[in-house]
Amino acid sequence: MKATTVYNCPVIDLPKVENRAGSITAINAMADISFDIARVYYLYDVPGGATRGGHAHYRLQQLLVAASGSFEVVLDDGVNKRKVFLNRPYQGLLITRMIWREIENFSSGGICLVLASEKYDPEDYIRDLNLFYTLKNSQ
Ligand code: T46
Repeated sequence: MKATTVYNCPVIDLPKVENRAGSITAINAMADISFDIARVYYLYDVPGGATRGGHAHYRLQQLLVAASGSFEVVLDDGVNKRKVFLNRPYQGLLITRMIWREIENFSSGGICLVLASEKYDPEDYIRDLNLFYTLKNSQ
């Protein structure tokens, strides 16, 4: 399989429908994003200074959206690192397979909404950074 890089992780503009009563964004699988959605979860009540993530996935693809507030995502492909700031509910960061991610600097009340391509599978996680670098070097 082709090696992935942090540059395969675009920030996608999502459709926004706005009127006097507010805004709505709908995300359609295989249309607004390139995968079928198997799972939705969200990170919230994150204490100031806490970092989430700290792992990569063998197969999982995900779209991260700042549904409320803001946070930063640090991406690492073993060669390049990239930091992405998310603060708009109508934008999503697509994280492809085999990318190390850390999510940090949550604003007060920040919510990270995640659309995932697979059901939860602990076996899909790489939680050892050195193993991740070894696997990336062998791709
Ligand atoms: C990722 C970032 C953005 C479940 O039971 N089901 C789930 O679907 C998930 C995601 C987690 N859990 C349990 C497993 C752990 O006992 O929730 C606990 C915390 O999970 P984790 O330490 O993996 O949480 P984060 O915020 O570090 O990472 C999560 C996702 O796991 C990960 O794929 O990219 O959010």
